[in-house]
Amino acid sequence: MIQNSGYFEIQETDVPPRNLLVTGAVAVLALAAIAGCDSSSGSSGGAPSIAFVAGKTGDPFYITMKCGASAEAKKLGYRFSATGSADWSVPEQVGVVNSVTANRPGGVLISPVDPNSLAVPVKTLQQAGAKVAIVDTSLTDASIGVTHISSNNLQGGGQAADTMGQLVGATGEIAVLTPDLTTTTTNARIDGFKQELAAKYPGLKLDDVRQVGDTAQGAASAVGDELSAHPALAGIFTANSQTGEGVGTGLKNAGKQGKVKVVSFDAGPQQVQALESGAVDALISQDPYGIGQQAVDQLGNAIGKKPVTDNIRTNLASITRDNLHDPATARFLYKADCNS
Ligand code: T6T
Repeated sequence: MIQNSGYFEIQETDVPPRNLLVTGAVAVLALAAIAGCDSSSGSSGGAPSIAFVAGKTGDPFYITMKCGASAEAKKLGYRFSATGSADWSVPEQVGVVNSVTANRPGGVLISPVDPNSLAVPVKTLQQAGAKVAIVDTSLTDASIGVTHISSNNLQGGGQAADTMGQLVGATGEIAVLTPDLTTTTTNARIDGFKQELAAKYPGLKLDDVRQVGDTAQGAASAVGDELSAHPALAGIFTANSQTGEGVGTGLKNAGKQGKVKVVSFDAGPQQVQALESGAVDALISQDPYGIGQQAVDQLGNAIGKKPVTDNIRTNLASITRDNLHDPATARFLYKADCNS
């Protein structure tokens, strides 16, 4: 089922929302019907349209990316719509992509939730005439998409390991919590984390990489399991927002808050609160607003037949309680909505 959280979906566009709810089968029929049409202007003519397909609608990372994309689309004169599924789910995202395809947008920025299963729907979207920006996560087939924009997640994982080294010291047991082992971004962070530990911190021993699901609850209970298996645990690296939101609760329940050091990827509002309260010690944050802006810029170039940059890596920031309130940090704190 396609779920568009009202919280997330924005209708700055004049594309009727019911068009977003057509089934995959209807999408295929619609594709056949539009063969030969100029899709750069979107189904209802007028200003070209750009659509955003998030990995997960309620996630502050994607909300912030939507805000950047929306602001840039407005600046450049594109109609804009944002959609996605409430869960990180292949079948739900495939349905969403098929629906977007039926709307014939001029450009689409999408974070594929799986590197392989989304290849066919996204190719179909391209064949329907849309220019596609692959943002954040990636597809195995890098020929799909006119531009690919993300953080350098491998490097970010290395930054997390360096921060962990500073917090824990030369020796100690470490665990990683990750939503799954199929998401390209979190996998790259874990690879970067492991590589940096191996290269620079021989005394930090990685006990486990636990798949905990993309929820705070999953992360909180995994912390308990990890501490039962490894009572001497000194540090935890959480690979994304949701895992970072749950880790503090898990440590509190085990009476270990403040004793086990925590480095979390991302900087959603709840993670920032956790940093402020001491439940988490450092955040490695991305620039989702900038990813959204740059993706719309590149899509605009592609639609306007101007040169497009194939690969763009956006900045990361290491945030601690010391620099949390620095003006330079503000750009790296994620939003709960576009007005905050
Ligand atoms: O870390 C981000 C994103 O980069 C990743 O691909 C999935 O999780 C987040 O959305 C945060 O929850």
